[in-house]
Amino acid sequence: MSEEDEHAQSLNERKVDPEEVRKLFAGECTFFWGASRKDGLPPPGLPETAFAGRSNVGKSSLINALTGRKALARVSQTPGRTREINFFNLGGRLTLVDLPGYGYAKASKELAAEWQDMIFAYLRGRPTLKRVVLLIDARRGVMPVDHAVMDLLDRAAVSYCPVLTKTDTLAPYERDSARAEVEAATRKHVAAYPVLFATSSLKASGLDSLKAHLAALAAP
Ligand SMILES: Nc1nc2c(ncn2[C@@H]2O[C@H](COP(=O)(O)OP(=O)(O)OP(=O)(O)O)[C@@H](O)[C@H]2O)c(=O)[nH]1
Ligand SMILES: [Mg+2]
Repeated sequence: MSEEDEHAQSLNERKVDPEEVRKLFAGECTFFWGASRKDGLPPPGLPETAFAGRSNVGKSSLINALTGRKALARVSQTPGRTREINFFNLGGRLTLVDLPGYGYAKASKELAAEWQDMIFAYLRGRPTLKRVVLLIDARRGVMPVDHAVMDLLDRAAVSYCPVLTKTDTLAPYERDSARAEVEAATRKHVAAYPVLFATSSLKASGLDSLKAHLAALAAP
């Protein structure tokens, strides 16, 4: 295990045996609910982790990569594709929530406002929401709209962990500066988890430590 993975592990609430982590993510994962309105959410049940981030950042791809599926969550050819909040049951122990992207400039202003409203209502008022996985595109870094979402999560006291996506698109030296930038940006936020996960869904890299982090939140 790398030093970084060890650091991530040491911060977990509960140490999960690597074999249990592997089994959880290799097992059943099924779509069970899609909500397109804020009053259309499923009743709170299992612990939840929600994947949030700008349009096209790679939320659906990361859910597919973590669960080893090709098309569990629909991946967009055009940004702004995921319009519903989609709920997936992972092995009867954890709910994975695929959120619509925010900050997509070409969506009409009104539609964007409606999405934000729905996502914010979900993030603020969900008792079973244990952690938000906040995705940041390694090529773009933290954008103003990401700071706005982090501010909201801070205020709502919803803890979140930053995750860099698409690290395969950067050269190794660029990855280091992308990391440093995101670490500096999230350090100012009180609800941010002090570990940054760097991932590529395309190359399936950086997934194991994120899986271990999420498995620690699952119901026994
Ligand atoms: N190079 C590379 N491309 C990726 C990676 N992950 C996702 N993509 C691409 O990025 C685009 C958007 O991916 P999605 O997973 O649909 O992103 P999303 O955040 O769910 O998008 P919305 O639902 O529209 O908000 C697709 O063309 C993916 O193939 C990655 O790790 N590396
Ligand atoms: Mg999506």
